[in-house]
Amino acid sequence: KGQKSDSRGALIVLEGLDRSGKTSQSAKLASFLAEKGFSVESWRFPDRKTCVGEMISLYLLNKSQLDDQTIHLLFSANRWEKRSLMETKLRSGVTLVVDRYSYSGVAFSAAKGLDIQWCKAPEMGLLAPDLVLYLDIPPEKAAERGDYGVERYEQLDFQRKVAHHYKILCDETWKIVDGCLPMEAVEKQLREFTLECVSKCQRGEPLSQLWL
Ligand code: FDM
Repeated sequence: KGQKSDSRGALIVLEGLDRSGKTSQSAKLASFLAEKGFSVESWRFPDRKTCVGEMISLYLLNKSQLDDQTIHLLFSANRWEKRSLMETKLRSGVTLVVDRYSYSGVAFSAAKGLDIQWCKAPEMGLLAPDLVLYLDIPPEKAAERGDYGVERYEQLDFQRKVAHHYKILCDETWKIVDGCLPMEAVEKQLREFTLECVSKCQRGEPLSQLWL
């Protein structure tokens, strides 16, 4: 039935609260895959380099004011503007390690009180990750990890609400990793989950779409 699906790269997303270690772990994971000989790229959302991304960046730095719905849709547009490139890369065999994705989009906006279904709607039809690695860390722990409070959302009460909404979004593509473990232990778990997922995609697991 149908054609045999082709080998492709994997879409791997890292999620977690601010200061959960996502950014350093994404970088380590991407270099690990590269060393193993996989073709891999490191991406992040928001991508602050596009026009939409510049608007988002000003907002995050408290240099512009936007209402909650508007900034939500800009974050979503920032993913849509990358969708076709993302698909091209994956189909050409490149694995993408992505720091934040639609789950951040929904968890942060829902934490402000927006309706979850409303928040999910503009994400529908974006590419669904093959694996979501959630770095689980108590909000109090994250707040202790330096530099906290520079950007708009880096406040303890708010991060507690974000954590609550992340838990609601968790589905079968998620692997929850204890972000309080030593860095090397976290790294090891992420590598194992990732290798398993990358081989599944090499064997031709079809690409799917988010929340349809
Ligand atoms: N964020 C990020 C959102 O509110 N919505 C989104 O869709 C995305 C991708 O923006 F506080 C928030 C999460 C975080 C900030 O920070 C971006 P980093 O440090 O660039 O990840």
